[in-house]
Amino acid sequence: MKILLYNPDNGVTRNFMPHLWMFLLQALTPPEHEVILIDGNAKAMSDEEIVEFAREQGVGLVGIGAMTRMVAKAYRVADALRAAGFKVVMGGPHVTECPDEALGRDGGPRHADAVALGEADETWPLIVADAARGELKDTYEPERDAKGNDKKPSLQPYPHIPWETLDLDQFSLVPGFVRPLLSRMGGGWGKFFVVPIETGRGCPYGCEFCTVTGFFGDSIRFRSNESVVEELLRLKERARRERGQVAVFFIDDNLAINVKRVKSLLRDIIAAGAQLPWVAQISANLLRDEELCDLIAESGGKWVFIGMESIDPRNMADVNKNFSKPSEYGAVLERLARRNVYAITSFIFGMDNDEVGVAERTVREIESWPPGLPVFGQLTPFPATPLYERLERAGRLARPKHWLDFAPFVMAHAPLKMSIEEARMETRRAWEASYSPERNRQAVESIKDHHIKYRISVFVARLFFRGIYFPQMTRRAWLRLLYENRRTISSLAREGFSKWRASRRRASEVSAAVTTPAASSGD
Ligand code: B12
Ligand code: SF4
Repeated sequence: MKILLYNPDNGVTRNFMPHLWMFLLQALTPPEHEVILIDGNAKAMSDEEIVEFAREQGVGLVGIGAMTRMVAKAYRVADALRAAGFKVVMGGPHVTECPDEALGRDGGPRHADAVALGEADETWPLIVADAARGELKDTYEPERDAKGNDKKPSLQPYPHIPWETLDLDQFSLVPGFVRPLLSRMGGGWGKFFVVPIETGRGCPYGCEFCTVTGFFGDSIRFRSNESVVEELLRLKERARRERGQVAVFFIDDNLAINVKRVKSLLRDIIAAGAQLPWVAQISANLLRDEELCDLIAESGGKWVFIGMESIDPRNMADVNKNFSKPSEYGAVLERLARRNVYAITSFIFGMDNDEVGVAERTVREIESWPPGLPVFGQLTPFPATPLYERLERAGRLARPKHWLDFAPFVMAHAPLKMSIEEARMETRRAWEASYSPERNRQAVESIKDHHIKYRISVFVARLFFRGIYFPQMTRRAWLRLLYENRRTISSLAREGFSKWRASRRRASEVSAAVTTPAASSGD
């Protein structure tokens, strides 16, 4: 049987990385079946095109996974596929939280033939077998233990994802029109992939807005160090063979949740020479540890994603994230920047103590820190989170099923001290101020004592990250962006060129110095 796994796009911007669940389920599919992957973020397709594709390929089962944010699109595609006679199974966080919606048991239309609840590592082969026999059940869920809790996959052993042979072309981050030029320049920049790797699952912290503690449980499970190192080595070998650039996103919710374990993993990566440039999520409280920061840098860590959420401690208390202290953020970023590791700092606006002006205050604070990549979202009540329940109880949900009429950056409830529209404007202001050409220039300038390669990487990352808010999917949008940032580009290019010439000159001086005595020794 042919199986199509589809991840819908978010309808706004492109994700910079493919989703792990597709590769994982592909690896867990019994070998007699063939699995095709389509990620809408990389390959945008209309509903009709997907149906046509499934027809041409003779697909026997379609699996769709979606976050809440993309679920409306996921349902639309599922409806089109089911209307054309295909069987559709849906999985992922949203349908786990709202299975009745997907199965049409809440009074709405049915979108899926079956739903996979929770982690599907063990149920997926059963789903495939049932589908092949034409006996799909409505719901698949993990087995329960004696206490009635889901049995969670131990991650040991971990499935083999054949990164070394998978066709990743649809996921290359280099815009098509500059690929030929960059390929000719060498250095492997004609292709650049960010590959998701997990080393563990689960987070016990239970922040109010987060689905992770509920979905993955508060028991944390880790892969063995050997299996992570082995996966990295295979990726590194692929990058070398294809002369491409590969970076890794360790998608664990909090890579350092067990500090002893992560240190041992990073040491093993270093010992095996398995370093690739990597990004990971780590909460600020765990980055006080100097030794951990050394190991991050030495093992290839380049960017750390930190959920800072707010610079107001009252907001942090409201969302049960008191363990992360805004007063420490600057010091944490300094500690990382000293090692040429930078941070993606994530903020949430629309918390109950935010008022008009929150964007300006936050941006000003951010500008006093080493440069990073700030991202700004809004407090969103995802179903089954404590936040959703609190707002529902208080009758504050303006759009209780906000995901069915998804509108980017429009909150589903009004914060106490701002309107929904004001929250949207604050978010816009923060993005505009943080990624203006002037701010990009200042950010690069503020680390002028760092090696040029770090300044270039901070600058390039800023150009890409801007795209999370301001869609820059077309060639025209990219060219405009490059034009707007021409001052920074030309100053980095000038400096890079003169450094390159100086290093060539030094190299030829050294080789002359080496050959002269050798020649004279023959006299
Ligand atoms: C990596 C990641 C990202 C990446 C992008 C996603 C990517 N390309 O991988 C980045 C950093 C860009 C990102 C961004 C966002 N993310 Co995010 N992200 C994650 C993270 C940390 C890991 C995802 C992952 O790969 N997990 C590991 C895999 C194995 O788990 P899984 O995807 O759940 O899949 C398992 C099951 O769900 C199931 N399954 C999944 N799909 C399917 C499909 C089928 C057919 C079947 C049978 C089974 C199945 O099987 C898998 C194996 O067990 C998760 C948290 C987490 N730990 O999952 C949050 C998470 C998915 N993100 C979340 C959110 C909210 C966001 C943002 C909206 C945040 C924001 N405010 O901007 C953005 C939106 C992105 C966008 N473009 O629209 C929420 C989603 C909650 C929800 N109910 O939708 C999560 C759960 C975290 C949270 N705080 O609650 N994210
Ligand atoms: S620390 Fe991160 S993953 Fe853990 S509960 Fe809080 S927001 Fe979720």
